[in-house]
Amino acid sequence: MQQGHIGELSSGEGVKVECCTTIVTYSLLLNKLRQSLRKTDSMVFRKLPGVSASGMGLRLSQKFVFLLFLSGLVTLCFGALFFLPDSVRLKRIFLSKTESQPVTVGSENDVREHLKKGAKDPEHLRGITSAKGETSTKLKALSRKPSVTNEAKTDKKDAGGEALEDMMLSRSKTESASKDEKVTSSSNQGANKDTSFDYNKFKKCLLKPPLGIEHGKPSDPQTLQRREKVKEMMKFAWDNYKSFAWGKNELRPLTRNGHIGNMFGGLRGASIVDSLDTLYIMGLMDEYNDAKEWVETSLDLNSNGEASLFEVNIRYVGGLLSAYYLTGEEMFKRKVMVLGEKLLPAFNTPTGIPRGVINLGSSGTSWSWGWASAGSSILAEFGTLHLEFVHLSELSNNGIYTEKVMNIRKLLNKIEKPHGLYPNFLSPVSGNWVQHHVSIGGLGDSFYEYLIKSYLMSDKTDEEAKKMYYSALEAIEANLVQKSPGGLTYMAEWRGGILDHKMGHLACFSGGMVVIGADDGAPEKRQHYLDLAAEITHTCHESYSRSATKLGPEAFRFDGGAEATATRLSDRYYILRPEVIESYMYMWRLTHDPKYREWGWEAVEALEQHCRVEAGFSGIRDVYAQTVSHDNMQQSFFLSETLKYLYLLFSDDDLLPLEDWVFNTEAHPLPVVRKSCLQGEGGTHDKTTSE
Ligand code: DMJ
Repeated sequence: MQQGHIGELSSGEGVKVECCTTIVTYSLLLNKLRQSLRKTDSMVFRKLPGVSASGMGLRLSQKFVFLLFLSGLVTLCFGALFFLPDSVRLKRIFLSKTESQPVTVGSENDVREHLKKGAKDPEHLRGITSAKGETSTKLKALSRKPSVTNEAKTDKKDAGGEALEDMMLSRSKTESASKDEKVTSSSNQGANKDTSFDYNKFKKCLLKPPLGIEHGKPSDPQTLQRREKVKEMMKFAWDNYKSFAWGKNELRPLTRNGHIGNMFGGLRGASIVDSLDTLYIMGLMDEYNDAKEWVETSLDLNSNGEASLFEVNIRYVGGLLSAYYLTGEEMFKRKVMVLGEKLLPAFNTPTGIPRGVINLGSSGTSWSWGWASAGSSILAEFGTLHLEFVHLSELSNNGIYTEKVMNIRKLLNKIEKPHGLYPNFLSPVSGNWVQHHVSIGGLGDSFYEYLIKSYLMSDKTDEEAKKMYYSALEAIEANLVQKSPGGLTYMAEWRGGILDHKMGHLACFSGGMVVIGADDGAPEKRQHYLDLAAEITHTCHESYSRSATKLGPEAFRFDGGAEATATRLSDRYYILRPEVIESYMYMWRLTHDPKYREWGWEAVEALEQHCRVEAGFSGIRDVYAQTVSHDNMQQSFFLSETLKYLYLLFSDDDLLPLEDWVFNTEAHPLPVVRKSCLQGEGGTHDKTTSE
């Protein structure tokens, strides 16, 4: 009947009235529609040349145009659903959870900025934890598509989503443990040959006790008080994570919930693994024990998701390795060996240069990031594996991990470098540079850091790393280091020979890098390196002190009259990053100039004033705004790096002494490998122990 009515309508005849309200209403509606069609007819069709508006007797072409118009309208309405807040019911009905979750990075706003930049400015994606968990297809889309168009949204979860996640998180202890065991035993036939690493011997090969005589307690009361304050901040950040986001990757302090993200391929508890060593060195033992228990019982490594090789390596592998070396807990070693083996397939490329994204499941498939030029791999990603992989070989007594990273080293050493510089994009297929963009900040940064640290971690035996580091530094100085009109030293970026007078917050780690390498370069350059490190650190401090909040922007410029300030709105955010404080810590250790402790304290005060909220710490969207707007994200690196470096800054130098430890790029301490001591009798060093 109704079909008939529609037919009648389309043929232009009247609608039969029935004694039934529904049908009457329906008829009225159809009449209305017919009238509006007539209107449309006169409004739209009359304007089309050669088309007469002859009532409802529509010609085929008219019908076609009308249908086109109608389908456009439907698409528009459906598309509008995406812009509705997650909480709107209509949206939840039409768009299922998994389909609607966008790829996000960091906080909603800055993420939007990052993702909008997409391929244009991909360094904005580095070192920022991604937001909401993704379906694997989504991440594949991210990694394959050249432009990332997904808009960031809040990761407010509906009750169902939360419950499902919690269910997954609360798998029984036995299930998780036995699964890992299975992987371990198969691993033992694979990459993890022999796990009989002699921990006691290792301890004896250290020059000094890891935690110092008295856990690095400073004698000066003011410094001690400041150190206590940092410890309180850690406890506050941790307690809130524990209350509102336990088992998730990061805390969202404003909405008081957890955040999973898409960087870790389904692995959970990033804040827990990242915090283990910080809690331990601060003596927060109850908290450390909770963290340890969670890792033992709930860190499920049987994930099948797609992860960033770099992020999993620096946070999870790095975090578990240092937890093992500091505490001697065998469980950490078992876990890290299982995880390490899962990363190996990423190296199965024609050159052995790993791709950025890896499936942690049995397929071990890998992809390049979609935003990286022509399927390239990123220098800071494949160049930031060396320290951890050398330790995976140490612990497993299997050289495969070292082989993989030495192969990367060999290729980089051999390949021709424009002006001696290392561009940020390299093809894992051809082994050639893909683009000549060079940066000491995002995309390049930790590659340089790992060269000097590889040398230091090898007990100064890795001559190749040493040579590559000092040559790279020379090229950086010749091509990138600049002095601003106002006398500030900075490291510009280089695009095929043209300088971009911008320095990212990420590049501020370089003060620390240059100072730790000052002693081992040419002796006549020692003072020069100390000066360079001090100048860069000073510039980074200026980027903080020139803002209203006394926290530094994501990137600052030295052109158009700017001096260490952000000129673009999109560069004004601060996401609790550690790099500036990291440089203060190294500068303090190597010069003992009290100004670095003062600068560190300024940062503590600013963090307290602007980033501390009721349920944790949050990044802010604009460091120049008097009234801050929070991004609702407590990054895991805030606990692993920012607070750890602050604590070390206010501690004596014998807490994690630099003679024995290097920090990976996520601030996880890894011990210097003293081969001759470990292979010989060991323990020739005379030391007083605190443990
Ligand atoms: C951290 O994850 C690491 O320091 C990484 O090397 C770069 N960025 C973040 C912190 O800013």
